[in-house]
Amino acid sequence: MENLLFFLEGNIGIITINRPDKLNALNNQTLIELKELLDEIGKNESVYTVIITGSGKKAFVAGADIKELNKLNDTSGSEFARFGQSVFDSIENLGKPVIAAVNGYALGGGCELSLACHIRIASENALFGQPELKLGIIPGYGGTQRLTRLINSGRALLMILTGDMICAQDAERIGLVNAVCKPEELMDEAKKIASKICSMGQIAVSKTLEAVLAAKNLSLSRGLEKEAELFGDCCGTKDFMEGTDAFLQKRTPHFTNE
Ligand code: CO8
Repeated sequence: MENLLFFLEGNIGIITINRPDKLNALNNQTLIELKELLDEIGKNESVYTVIITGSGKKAFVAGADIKELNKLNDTSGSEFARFGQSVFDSIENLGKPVIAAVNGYALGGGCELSLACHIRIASENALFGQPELKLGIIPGYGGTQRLTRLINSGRALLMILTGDMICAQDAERIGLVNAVCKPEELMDEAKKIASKICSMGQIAVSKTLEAVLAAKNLSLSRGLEKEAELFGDCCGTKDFMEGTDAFLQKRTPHFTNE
């Protein structure tokens, strides 16, 4: 891969967007590579949880590549937006938790990349923003939809309509990120969360993601129906027997993901 790094640490897959001289801006090549890598990760049974971060100390991702955006017209603009959205959808629908470790600028498509992840941890120097209007466009990689659902429409509109950046602490205050830590502790913090998730039965982990995703797309009654169905699926697993037996026998469970 030209613009991505991938390492497997135990069961944690670590993806690094690697264009530091361009503040990790997402050009088309990077999105194509990300799509292919996610497809592989989805099929790889040894990857339980994924962390996405940016190369260098300055940026997570400073947005879509403006040099490429500059060449778009109304038709190709929609096509580009749809392709980027499909890549980000495959993060949200990976079936494995994805944690964004945001280590600097998360602007435009970079903020949207973090929004497609299930959990966001930010370093103290992270800055979030949707500056697209300053370029005469609107967010096109899911920002108008995911940001609105995450932090409410008033807050999302304030960010999008002013293009102002917000610091990590403010992002945490409004629920845009889950936690803030020192830059040098960011990856350890993300790995700590990933390790805890890896210690669970992975069937229950993926059923949790499915149930919580349903909350975004279904009415409450249909969502509850979905939850009951997925709960039942878990009760048919060996992990369920192991988890409940281990509790009753006062020992640590050893899940086999069956
Ligand atoms: N695209 C391309 N190159 C970039 C980008 C970017 N988004 N951001 C930074 N770079 C490049 C710079 O051009 C520069 O390259 P070079 O050294 O060759 O001139 C290098 O990275 C370093 O950047 P700066 O010198 O500008 O660094 P500063 O520390 O001075 O500034 C900033 C850092 C404030 C982050 C500044 O770089 C900046 O404002 N970047 C652009 C941020 C932005 O507007 N992002 C949103 C882009 S639009 C978007 O994401 C839309 C997504 C949806 C698209 C859907 C349809 C395709």
